[in-house]
This record gives sequence, structure tokens and C-alpha cells, in this order.
Amino acid sequence: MINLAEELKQVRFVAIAGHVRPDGDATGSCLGLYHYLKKNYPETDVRVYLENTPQAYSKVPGIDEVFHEVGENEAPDVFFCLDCADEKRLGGFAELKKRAKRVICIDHHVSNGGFADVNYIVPDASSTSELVFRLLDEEKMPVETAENLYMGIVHDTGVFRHSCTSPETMEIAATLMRKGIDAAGIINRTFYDKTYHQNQILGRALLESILLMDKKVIFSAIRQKEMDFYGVGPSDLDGIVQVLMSTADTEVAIFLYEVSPQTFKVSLRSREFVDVSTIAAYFGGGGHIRAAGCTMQGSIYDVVNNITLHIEKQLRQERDSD
Ligand SMILES: [Mn+2]
Repeated sequence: MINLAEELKQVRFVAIAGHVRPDGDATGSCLGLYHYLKKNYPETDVRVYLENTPQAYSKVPGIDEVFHEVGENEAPDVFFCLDCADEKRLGGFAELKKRAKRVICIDHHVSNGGFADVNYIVPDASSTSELVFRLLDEEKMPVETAENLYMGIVHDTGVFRHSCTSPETMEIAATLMRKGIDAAGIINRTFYDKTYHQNQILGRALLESILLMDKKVIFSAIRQKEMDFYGVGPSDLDGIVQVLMSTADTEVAIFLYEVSPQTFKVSLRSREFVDVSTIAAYFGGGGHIRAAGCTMQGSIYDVVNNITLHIEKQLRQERDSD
């Protein structure tokens, strides 16, 4: 475990960054740590770096203080790299890692090989936000930190539903609630609420979805021209794969969206047996056992065909081992 007080002794500039296309956990863990350090280390210059965050996070405490670019001469004494399985996931903020005197990585991705000077990696933790919580002194935690960490846990557990939700996760959530956060508001505003257009494109994805492999797999895809028609971008498609996965009796949900001609971002979810992280890793992506993603080339048909071969193989092994 990391001793924060020890790490931050006489440190002047601390930078914190999360992964590209920040989700609730990347945003929540970064801003949760940010508010804690700002309150307890007033002499230290603390900055958070994230790419643009979804509109749904507009009320998240500290979101307006986030930097989106690295300044020319910014060289942190300590750099916290949160929720990133590898250096590539930092995107443009990898520059901070390069310039930093000391790099501390806090993460819960299975694929994280430990690329920092100090690595706190716990693959079975619900979220990076949960891991940040474990490093902080409860008594010194401002409510803004509690709000952010709660958001991170809520998002990565799918509101305490996914199998990564442990009794300890619930205990941490309870502690955060006691800090006086607006728990229901955070869940509704940042997780469930959708704009009208986001709901329309979700409806479209559901209408066009197809059951494959004896109804074990559900699949849907959104093309660029459909996104243009509804006036939405990639971040508006968050959560679609989860709704597909809620189809009873399916084991895997596959959701694709087109990023350029013949190139698709692929999101994978599984219910119980299939390890989608190894499938995503095979195609150059990564993630968790039940939630992973990658980018693939070819027609929609090619992409789905390639993925289902891997699913088929895993399900066959599962059957044979019975
Ligand atoms: Mn995470």
C-alpha cells in the first residue's frame, strides 16, 4: 500500500491523470484524490488532467478545474496515474509521466503489468476509486472527495450490480454516504439520465439488435451515418452495451460503433462464463473479465464473425469441463 504522507513530503507540484475517454471511475478517482490533496496539502500545487468528460458530469465537484492539456514546462514531482492499464491509455498525458520525478500508479485492471515507480494494483477491486479510498484518511476526507469516489464506484459496479461489487465495496459506499453526499443524485445524474437523443440512439440499437449463437450472444452496431442523423457522438453511446447485456438468457453482448470507414470500436460484456478481456486483448484491446473493449477493422460482418469464434471456443471449453 502507498503511504501518501511519506510520498508527498516536501513535494511542490503533483499531477493526476486518468485514461483517455474518461469514464466515471477515471474521473471520480482523479477528482476524489485531487480534492483530498488540495485540502490536506495546501502548500502543494495539485492539478488534474483529463480529456473532455461527458456532459452528464457537469455538476461533478472540481470538473471545471480540470486541465485538458499539458503546459510546456509542467514537470510534476509526483505524478499519479489512475485507472490506466498501461502507458498508452494516458494518451497525451503520457508526457507528464515522462517528465515526472516519481510516478505512482493506482489501478484495478488485470492487464496492468506495473509500469510506474510505485504500483498499487488490485485486479479484484471494484474500481480505482475504491483503491483511492483505501489510501485516504477518512477523517480528513472532504465531501467533494466522497462525491467523486462514490461516482467512480457506482459507475464501475454498474450501481453495485456487477460481480466486482464486494462487501468491502458496500462498506466503503456506506462510509462515503455518511459524509453527506447526494447519493441518489449522483447515481441519477451521472449514470442513468440520458438526453433525448441518447435515448433515441439506444432505441435504435435495441431495435436493430440480433441474437446469435443459439441466443447466447446479442449484437448491435451503430454506423457513423446513424450517429450523424441523431446528432450524437461516441460518448452518447455509453451504456448501450449494458442494456443489451440485460437481455435475459444471453451470455455475451457485443456493441460496435463506427469510428471511420471499416473501423469499429467494440464493447464486450459477459454475464457468467466468457472472459471478454482475453478476447479484447487478442484483438489489441483490454479491460476486465466481464467488461472489455478493442478497436477492429473490416466489415461489421467480419468483426462479429471474428469475435463470435472466440466466444464459441470459450463456451465449448466451459461445456467440456462440465
Ligand atoms: Mn475503472
